[in-house]
Amino acid sequence: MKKRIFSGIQPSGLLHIGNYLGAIKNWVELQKDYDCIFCVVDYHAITVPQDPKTLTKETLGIANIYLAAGIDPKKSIIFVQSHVPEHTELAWVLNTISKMGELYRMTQFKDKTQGKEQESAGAGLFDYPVLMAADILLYDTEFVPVGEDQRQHVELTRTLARRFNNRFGETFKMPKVLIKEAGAKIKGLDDPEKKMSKSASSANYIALLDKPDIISNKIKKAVTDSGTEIKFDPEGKPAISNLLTIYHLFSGEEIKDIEVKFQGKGYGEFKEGLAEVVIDYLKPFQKKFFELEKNPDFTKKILKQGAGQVRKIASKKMEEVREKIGVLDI
Ligand code: AQP
Repeated sequence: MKKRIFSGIQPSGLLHIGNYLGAIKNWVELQKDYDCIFCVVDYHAITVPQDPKTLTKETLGIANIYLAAGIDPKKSIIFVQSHVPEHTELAWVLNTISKMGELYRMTQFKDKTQGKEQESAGAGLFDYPVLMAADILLYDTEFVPVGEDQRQHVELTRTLARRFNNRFGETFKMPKVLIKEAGAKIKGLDDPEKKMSKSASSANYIALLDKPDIISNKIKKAVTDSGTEIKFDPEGKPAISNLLTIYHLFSGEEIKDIEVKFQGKGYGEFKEGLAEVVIDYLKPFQKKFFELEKNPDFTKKILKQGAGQVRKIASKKMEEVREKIGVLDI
């Protein structure tokens, strides 16, 4: 029996190369050795305001990105979170054993409410990690492949699983976070101190669907460090180190070899080389994506099939949970 992997992405804006290098690229590789379930987490997306029409379009868009990137529906399950109501049902049960204090400590909640009145922050945003815990625990997940920013949420998932099991008896498997060091935290092009983020300005990220000239321009304008040397040194040269990581992950070349290749050459030449690598890598992906976009029924069929497959697992787990907590069965 293969071990189970679960992960998801919110349909809340254009996906960027940070989402790809930190998550999706690893998922594609994991498919051959694990039993994989990949979700489009639309109920997570609505924890911040979404335009309904855009949400519908982006939900299908994320599924197309999974497929175009190489998630194979013959090997892995792809589905949409809201199509399996057990996710929200389990989230409610887990809410009853979650503590306000531990949710307040989540750095993503703090980051997303920074500078705003906490009184006006949405209860859904506050509760986001509990829904994520439900996503993971429903499927006896062994590993959760995510970027570094999600580590704390997986830790909380473990805390909730342990608490539930202690109180009601062994029910949930203890999931482990799976983070690949390279790519776990791709930084913003305009701010190498912070992670690349889809809610930042467009100069911060390279969207997976950006056109070649946009990609070249964004890389050209990316901030650099003092000096001229192309050297991997995250402390002293955070901007160049970030660009080197991106180069390494898209080209497959070792960082040492890239440093040698650009020895004695300036930042300008390095950036031109990087733009070429990124554009070449994304070209077949984008072609596949735009083909899929023309045939929404094809993707919808895969999502419907996926929801049917996972529903069997989720409903069984929820039956067990209801019984454990003492819900009357009629
Ligand atoms: N900069 C990043 N580097 C590496 N991995 C990243 N991820 C996100 N940003 C980076 C990983 O991508 C997956 C998608 O997670 P999400 O849809 O929940 O988005 P997010 O974590 O909230 O981050 P985004 O995409 O930048 O959105 P905003 O701007 O809303 O915060 C996760 O596995 C995440 O770790």
